[in-house]
Amino acid sequence: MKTRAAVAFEAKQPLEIVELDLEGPKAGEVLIEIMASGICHTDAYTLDGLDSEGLFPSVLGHEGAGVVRAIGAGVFSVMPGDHVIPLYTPECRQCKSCLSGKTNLCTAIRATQGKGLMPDGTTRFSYKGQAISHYMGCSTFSNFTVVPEIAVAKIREDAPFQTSCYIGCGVTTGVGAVVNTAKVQVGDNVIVFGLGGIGLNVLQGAKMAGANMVVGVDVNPDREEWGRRFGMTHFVNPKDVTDIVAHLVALTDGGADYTFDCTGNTTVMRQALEACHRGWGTSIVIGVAEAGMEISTRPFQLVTGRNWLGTAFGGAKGRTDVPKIVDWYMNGKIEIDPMITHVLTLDEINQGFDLMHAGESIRSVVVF
Ligand code: NAD
Ligand code: AHE
Ligand code: ZN
Repeated sequence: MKTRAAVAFEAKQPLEIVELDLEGPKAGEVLIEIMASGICHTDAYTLDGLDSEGLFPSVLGHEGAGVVRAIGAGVFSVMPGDHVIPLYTPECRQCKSCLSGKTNLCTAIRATQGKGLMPDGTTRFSYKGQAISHYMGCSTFSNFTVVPEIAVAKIREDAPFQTSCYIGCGVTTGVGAVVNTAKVQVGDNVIVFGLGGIGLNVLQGAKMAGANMVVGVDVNPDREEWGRRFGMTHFVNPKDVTDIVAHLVALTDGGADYTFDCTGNTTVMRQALEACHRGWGTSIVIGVAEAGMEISTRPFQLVTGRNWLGTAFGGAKGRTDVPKIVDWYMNGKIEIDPMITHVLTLDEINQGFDLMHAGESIRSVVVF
């Protein structure tokens, strides 16, 4: 079949809207009609050539929602007509990682996924006879995409696509980092660095968990109003203070119980670790740093009891947890609608990247 898609032909170049050839689902695979897809900073990082696994040409996008249109042989967990969210962190429920009960990082298809391939080592997308790589196992910047069954979460049919697509990455990552990874408790003090599409969801997760102080840190002053809307109690612009770590440690009476990096900046990751309370504070790296960057701190920071953790997809097990997060949204436990600041057509997708880089959007969503 044919599908309209936004293709990343080259790094640092705008996406091009073209008609691709798409092969139908093979055994264990699902064809999804994508109805809406958010644009996450990770898409921009890959398009900018900063991802060590980045491939071109490829169909980016990993924050989608849509409807199953066809299934391959042996697919039993979804059927045509089901509303679904594709998962860049699949859940096979059989691999060592899934069975460990200790992680959401299913390893069943990670090797081929990182090479832009389906599990059988081939692609379903092609253009003028040339293979086009998949991205994060999702490729949601296409009207139709094919994904493995283990990378599909079935969701309720009354959830709007335009907002629930955000649960495919940003919402689950931010809220999940608080409830699954940090396990923030009532009365904890929390600091969130970077109040964009992920950081605002960390804020609302911290509020939901009953945190005491919820401090937001961002270099963009417009983010203060956004943060307050989602539970932030204090705002600090690093440009307004001489020593951001000393300022935050004083503000939180010795440091935070939990800090979260939602910037991808390795200098900020160090600040987040060092703004943790001596003896027990834990810092969680969410941001994705560009290829080649490394984090550092004085080992003394760890010797004196600070903990450095990271999280992917908020520690969520996609097929199990995503439908529950959709319920949280539909029942009003978490908010999504105000964070969708821009709704674009596929032809307008490059504007979404421009808005993100200009700090003018929280989430842009492409509707098909
Ligand atoms: P975004 O562009 O919407 O938000 C980033 C925010 O960080 C902006 O508000 C920006 O002003 C702020 N910022 C930038 N530099 C800063 C600094 N030095 N100090 C303080 N604030 C600063 O991006 P997003 O979509 O929220 O993504 C955030 C990061 O999380 C990216 O690195 C993205 O790749 C990563 N991410 C990781 C996961 C995961 O599973 N670990 C999932 C989604 C996104
Ligand atoms: N490919 C990069 C790393 C990118 C990365 O860390 N991705 C996150 C999700 S970001 C979503 O917006 C992730 O899930 N990581 C775990 C994994 O298995 O990819 C690199 O550095 O090579
Ligand atoms: Zn993302």
